[in-house]
This record gives sequence, structure tokens and C-alpha cells, in this order.
Amino acid sequence: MSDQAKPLVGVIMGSSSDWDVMQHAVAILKQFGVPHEAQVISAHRMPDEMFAYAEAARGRGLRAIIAGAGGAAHLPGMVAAKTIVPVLGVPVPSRYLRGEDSLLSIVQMPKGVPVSTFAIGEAGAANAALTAVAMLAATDDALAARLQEFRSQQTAAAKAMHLPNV
Ligand code: RP5
Repeated sequence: MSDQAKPLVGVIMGSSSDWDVMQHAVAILKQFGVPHEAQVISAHRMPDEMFAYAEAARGRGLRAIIAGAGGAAHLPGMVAAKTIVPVLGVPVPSRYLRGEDSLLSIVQMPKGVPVSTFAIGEAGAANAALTAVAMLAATDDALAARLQEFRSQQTAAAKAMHLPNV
């Protein structure tokens, strides 16, 4: 899957089973009109393709890579090892450890090769995309205005919240 313009953000995931979570990153990128692409690249089942993707990323114009994986989630770290494009890691909930394994696998990168790590699941996927938007907004005033409006809408919604009488 890819947006029509040259992608600025790559969304990759270790399996199609990660899509339920990772679709929330793609939804944000669509909402903000950020050119993007999304595909399955598995660290342990497609290692050659993973390295090729990472090696080509900067030359293709990608400004951020959002990488989601579950379990022994080495995809974000291994991609980060092969590119200086910022990697935003999303821990996908796993079957037995509910994503705590994914989180620890992604967040505990040794010093020198960073992976920015987000919350487990849907919130992490959406926030990784919002961070990519913020990174791009640093040099795109129109995108910055859309991001500010997005935040203002959340503020207004929170201010309008009412609790039931107790
Ligand atoms: C990881 O293994 C994927 O990121 C996924 O979260 C997990 C399970 O993959 P499937 O067995 O569902 O393909 O590589």
C-alpha cells in the first residue's frame, strides 16, 4: 500500500497480524495528508528485505520510519542499525505477554543506535504517527497549523467533558 506522492514516512510491520494496531498510524498520516507507504517486512522471516529497505530509506526520501512488531520485536532496532532515518518503534500486543515483551525488546536499545519507543498498541501507533507529523511540521508551516488545530480540538473536547452527578 502506498500514498500517491513520494512517501515521506514508511510504516512497516513484522506481520499482517500487526495491522489491527498499525492501521492507527496510517490513519493519522492519512488524516494529515502526509505521503506514506505501508508494508510487511519481517525481521526474522525477511531479513534481506529488511536490510534493503533500511539501506534505501534515506535515498528514497523517507524522513521517518514507523516500525511495529510483537514478541521478540527486533524489527525497529535492526532497521535503525542500517539507517540514520529516525525509527519510531511501536510495540504490538503479543499473545502471551500482552506486548510487555514487545515493549522491552524495542525500548532497551543499547546506547548509540536509538529507537524512539511508544506505548503498546493503538495509542503507540497513533502517537508514533503524530510524532512523525511533528517532525515534518518543523519545516512545513501548513502541516504545523493542522497539527496545532488537532491539538486545539482535543483541548476543546476535554473542556466540554461532563461527569455524571455523584
Ligand atoms: C512478529 O511476530 C510480528 O511483528 C507479530 O507481532 C508476531 C506474530 O506474527 P504472526 O505469527 O502473527 O505472523 O514478527
